[in-house]
Amino acid sequence: DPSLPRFRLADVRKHDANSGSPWVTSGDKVYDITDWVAAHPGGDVILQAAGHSIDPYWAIFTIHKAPHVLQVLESYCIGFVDKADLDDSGKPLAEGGIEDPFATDPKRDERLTVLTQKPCNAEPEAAYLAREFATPNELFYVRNHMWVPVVDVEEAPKHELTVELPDGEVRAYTLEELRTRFKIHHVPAVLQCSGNRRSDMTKSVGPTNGLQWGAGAISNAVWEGVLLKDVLRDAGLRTGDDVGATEDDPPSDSLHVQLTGMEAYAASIPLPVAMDARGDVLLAFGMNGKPLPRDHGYPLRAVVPGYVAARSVKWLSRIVVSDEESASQWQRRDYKLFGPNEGGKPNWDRYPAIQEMPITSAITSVLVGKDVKSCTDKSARAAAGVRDLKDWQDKNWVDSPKGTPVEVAGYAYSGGGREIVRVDVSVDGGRTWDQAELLDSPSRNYDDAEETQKKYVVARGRRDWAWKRWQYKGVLLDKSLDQSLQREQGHEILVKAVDSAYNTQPEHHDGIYNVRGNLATAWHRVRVQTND
Ligand code: MTE
Ligand code: MO
Repeated sequence: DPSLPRFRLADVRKHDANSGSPWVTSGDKVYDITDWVAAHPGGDVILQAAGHSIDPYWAIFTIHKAPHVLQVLESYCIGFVDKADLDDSGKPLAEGGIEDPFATDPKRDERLTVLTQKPCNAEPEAAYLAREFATPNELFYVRNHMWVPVVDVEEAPKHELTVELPDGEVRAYTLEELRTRFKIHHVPAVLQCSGNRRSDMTKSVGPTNGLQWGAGAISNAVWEGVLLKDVLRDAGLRTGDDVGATEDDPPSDSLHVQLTGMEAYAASIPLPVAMDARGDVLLAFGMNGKPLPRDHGYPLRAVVPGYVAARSVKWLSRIVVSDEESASQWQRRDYKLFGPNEGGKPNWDRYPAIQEMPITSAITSVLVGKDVKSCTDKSARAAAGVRDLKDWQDKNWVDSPKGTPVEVAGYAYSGGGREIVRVDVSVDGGRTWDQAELLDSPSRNYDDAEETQKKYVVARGRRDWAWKRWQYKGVLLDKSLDQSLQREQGHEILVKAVDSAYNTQPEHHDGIYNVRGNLATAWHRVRVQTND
């Protein structure tokens, strides 16, 4: 509507985040977003742009480049930028850019392979991945959609978590209150991105959209925090899994717990998951005996064991119990799985969000006797943590009478609390199989734990949320088999795992190929070649 008023940029500036009536510009239009802030799915993050052009932010929040978002914004249009403040091409005069929101991101460990810097997405090199039951904090994979929010150490105890119940009742807790008023639990649990091993799927089948993770978008830690269920109860939640909830109460299955982070990332889990007495869903402030590192959600994050890590919202600031899933892009438009044929424009509403994780396993290191020539596939070599071939060969391998010794190691994990019960390894491309030794078991982790770890026994539910590392010692160029055939075909090392529900992994990625490359869980394969 060209009859709308024109505003000088100096006046727009006055409507900043503190003004109580924030405005933004986009192109040459001026918008009064006061009413939008309350309704904005990303909360007050939008206020960062108040008084200025929103366009540079949208370059970061690419989710906004959707017609329905533009339509919403259009409804708040109040006028245009005054012609005196437009350049020859009709754009508002340059503002000198916005501050780089990533400038305050923390430094990362050099042993992380960085996929993208801004936002930071990084995985530990495979060789470091599963050396310990609990991944050291500085090696834990990082998956950020935006920048890392800044919370000062002095401010952290005052960090506020608001909890909104279905009846609209709101209760706020400071971090200090959570720590002191609720029972503290320690839960060992894996976090795994739905995109873990996506690059395997891409290499074996075809292009997939998304970060091309190796086998390192997974890590395991002992999380310290309070149970989400205890906090929801304290806030006054009386429906959900309560036996005897009145008929007017919605069935618990229809409620969701929406979790929102300070930088606007959001996701949700079904209420029954949050309330499950053995679900161990945590509001965590500690990781492996230390405060959460900034990259992993300082000062507070959700940890939803057994579920896709996308639900373990970091920098947690707001919880809403609602009859709707989170409206976020990450709940409704991203972490889903389509059929191998459903490319192009998939129908997002057709399938549920990924929640409980399926079973997977991976090889993280291969050591072979001195006769090894090379791993034929460079990326497989990287995936196997084999970086310095010379280093391998220099090791004093003793050829066993049976053939060339090989040592393989890795991890196996299943979602939903299903324990890994078996890991099968083949060092001859799947012709013969043998069982790997499982290095972690819940009883061993807890009974033989050091004094500081003993408390995990108390806290842990009856489900196994952690991974199991495994190890296998076998022979390549087995003298009891046809050696020329073995040499000709090289040696493909394979791993697959089995969980307590006897779920196992698909042999190939072809049948589970999906355009987003999610849940790439096929047998993991690494190829090595011998000299003689
Ligand atoms: N929470 C917030 N606030 N912002 C994010 O970008 N990424 C999610 C989840 N929680 C994310 C988040 C995704 S997709 C994953 S895989 C995990 O955090 C990664 O957790 P990590 O970086 O601690 O490994
Ligand atoms: Mo993720």
